[in-house]
Amino acid sequence: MTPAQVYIGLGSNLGDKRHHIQQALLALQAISEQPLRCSSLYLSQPWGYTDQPEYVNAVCRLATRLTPMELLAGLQRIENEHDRVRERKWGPRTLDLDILLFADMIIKDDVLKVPHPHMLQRAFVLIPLLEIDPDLTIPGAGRALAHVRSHWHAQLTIIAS
Ligand code: ROI
Repeated sequence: MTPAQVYIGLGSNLGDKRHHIQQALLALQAISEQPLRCSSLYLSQPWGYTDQPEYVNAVCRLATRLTPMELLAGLQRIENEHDRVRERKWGPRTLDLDILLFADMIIKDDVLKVPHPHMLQRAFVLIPLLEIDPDLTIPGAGRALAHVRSHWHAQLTIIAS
């Protein structure tokens, strides 16, 4: 079995945001069977409740033979190790790790939906995703994503690459 290519969205808007993201990338590298492919770090305005701090966001691609549920458990362990604080849904958090895409799978489980349900509406997901894989297609979404790039790009600032 070859490992599945999985795209993970990372976000932080509490504490030392860049540090949380960088530490999470190291932890993801440790569970990946191939070198991670990482986007730049982006500063983005909060989506959802707007009365919360700006986010640092990134996307990475890892390779794993874990099942989606096993990987989800691994991501939750990493979040917890980073003293995850999450006050409310769509509110501020120290570290958020989302499975965006898992190979070409479509998963509609109560605890895990893949592709991530809101990813097509979120510049902070799409722009870093396109940075690391410009030709990506999203299962179920039909067409390539390159057409959204110019539309979204103005909303984000690169802070580290
Ligand atoms: N907004 C931005 N900009 N970045 C995020 O990572 C993020 N994560 C979330 C919500 C609260 C929806 N808004 C976000 O979970």
